[in-house]
Amino acid sequence: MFGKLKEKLGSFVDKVAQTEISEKDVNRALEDLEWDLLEADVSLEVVDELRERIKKELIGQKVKVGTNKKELVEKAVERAVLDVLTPQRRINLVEEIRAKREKPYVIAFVGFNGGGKTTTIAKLANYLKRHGLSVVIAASDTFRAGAIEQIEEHARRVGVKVIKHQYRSDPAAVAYDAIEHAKAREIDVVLIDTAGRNELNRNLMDEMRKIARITKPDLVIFVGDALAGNAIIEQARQFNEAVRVDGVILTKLDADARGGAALSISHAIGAPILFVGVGQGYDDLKEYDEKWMLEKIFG
Ligand SMILES: Nc1nc2c(ncn2[C@@H]2O[C@H](COP(=O)(O)OP(=O)(O)O)[C@@H](O)[C@H]2O)c(=O)[nH]1
Ligand SMILES: [Mg+2]
Repeated sequence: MFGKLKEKLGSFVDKVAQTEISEKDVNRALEDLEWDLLEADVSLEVVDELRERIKKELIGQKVKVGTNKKELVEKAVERAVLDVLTPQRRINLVEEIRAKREKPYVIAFVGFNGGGKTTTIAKLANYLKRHGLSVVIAASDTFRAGAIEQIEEHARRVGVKVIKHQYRSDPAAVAYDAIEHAKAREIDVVLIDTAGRNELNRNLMDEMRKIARITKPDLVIFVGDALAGNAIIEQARQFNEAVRVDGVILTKLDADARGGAALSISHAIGAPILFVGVGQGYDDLKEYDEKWMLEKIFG
């Protein structure tokens, strides 16, 4: 008898001590966080999706009286953001290159001008060399003035050979020659630098398609400037439609960028972020880590 009463009383106390999370609670807590995310350059599209996710998860949930609801929502946002930042598929580049039977492993770099393709290629060449792999670079940006000299200078500094033709020559032909060169000398990796701007009578996406058709790259990497904010999503989508982007490298995360672009890009195209650029030196290339990125976003 007494036991039953205690049980009843216990469940009564539990009920009293509980409260439901309401839409108002969530909205109030999300207001500040949404500003934080937008300020960190997360796109509106992603913020909207995060909000819906959080609402679905939390509204109606019963919590103990006295629970800090704001904190609860913040934790949920952090979990949701980390979830989006966590790649569905991870690529261990060095392992993939080593596993390929027939050399070379071909990587094409795409992205708009100034995003950091050429610099990133030099950094990656340096990284791959440090992992015991041999590298040759194709100077397939035959378009922008000074592009060939720029990549040559970087390559000289990191100790890698460049295959080049003249300016205005066919970028796909340069890449093809670099692959032939690598085959003949058993070089492990070919890194293809490409141009990044549309001009009259010249379609950048057609050019990328041709390079992809001729070289059949093992990997297409989109290089994007984290400072470009939302614009980067549209860029990545365009290249992804033209040539199927397999991986992303985000640059300039040492600068003001707070990393929101990483969140947006992970959301916009399925491809994982492989590395991030954190400076102008050859060692300023970090393997991607979602926890590091989360820190960056929430500052
Ligand atoms: N601070 C910083 N600058 C970078 C980074 N990556 C590239 N840059 C700079 O961005 C500018 C454009 O880079 P570049 O490689 O020429 O871009 P591309 O036009 O895509 O080939 C150069 O001044 C680079 O030094 C980075 O991770 N951090
Ligand atoms: Mg370039």
